[in-house]
Amino acid sequence: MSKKLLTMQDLSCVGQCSLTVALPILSAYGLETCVLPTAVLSNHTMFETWSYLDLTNELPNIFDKWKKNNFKFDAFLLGYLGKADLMELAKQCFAQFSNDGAKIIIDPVFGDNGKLYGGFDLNYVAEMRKLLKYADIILPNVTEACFLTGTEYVADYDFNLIVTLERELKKITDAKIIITGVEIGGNIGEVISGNKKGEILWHELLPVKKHGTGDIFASVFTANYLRGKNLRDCCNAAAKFVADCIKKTDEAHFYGVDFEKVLNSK
Ligand code: PXL
Repeated sequence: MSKKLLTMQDLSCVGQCSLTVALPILSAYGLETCVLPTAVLSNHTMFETWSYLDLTNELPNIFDKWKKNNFKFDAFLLGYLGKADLMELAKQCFAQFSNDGAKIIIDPVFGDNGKLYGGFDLNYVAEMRKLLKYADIILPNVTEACFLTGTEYVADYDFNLIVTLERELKKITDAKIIITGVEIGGNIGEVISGNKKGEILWHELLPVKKHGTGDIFASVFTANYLRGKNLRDCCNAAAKFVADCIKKTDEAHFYGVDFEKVLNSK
């Protein structure tokens, strides 16, 4: 029987990110992918305007029926949740619906380039910090790691910042820590906690930045992890998938990447 995974994140109707990338990618990897949408947005928040239907109040109703139907999951992947109150519900979800040995992977998703995404505040960061204690693996980018640890973000950071972030994140959680999107000296890569000090898993840095690639990274990473791959192989597979998506994306496509082309070539 295939593994049953629950992914908890928003549903942005237009804009390839969060559930609209996680669901097809995780399913293509053979996982039974169940979804817990935390909000429905007309489109993601990198467009000029968007609508936002918060589903926080619906989650207890969903949980009630899941309990009655005796649903359990082998893994959880969390991404953009949207509201701080959802963190408590996520904890309830883990407590009620985990199979033995269920894995919890959390991509904290609340900022990039030194800034919080629109609609997030420091209270959200503080609640996320508490939620990370429940994780087996966390996937913050450099900005999120800075906010989570109260470390100042500087655009031209060097490896000393990454060492500090790793040390401070270890105080927050016992999870395996993977800092993503580390850009130093014209290269991009990830830092995996526990690896040799100073080691970065470098990948090709492409000249374009595209939206939603962090969510794609987290999905491919998770699918590989649940197949029993080691963290290094999971990062390499995820980074390659993202790079392939960017390369196959038309320059004029501004709001996401054509990940479908990469999935279809599998
Ligand atoms: O890709 C992260 C993400 C997910 N969901 C929504 C977003 C963003 C980033 O801006 O706006 C709604």
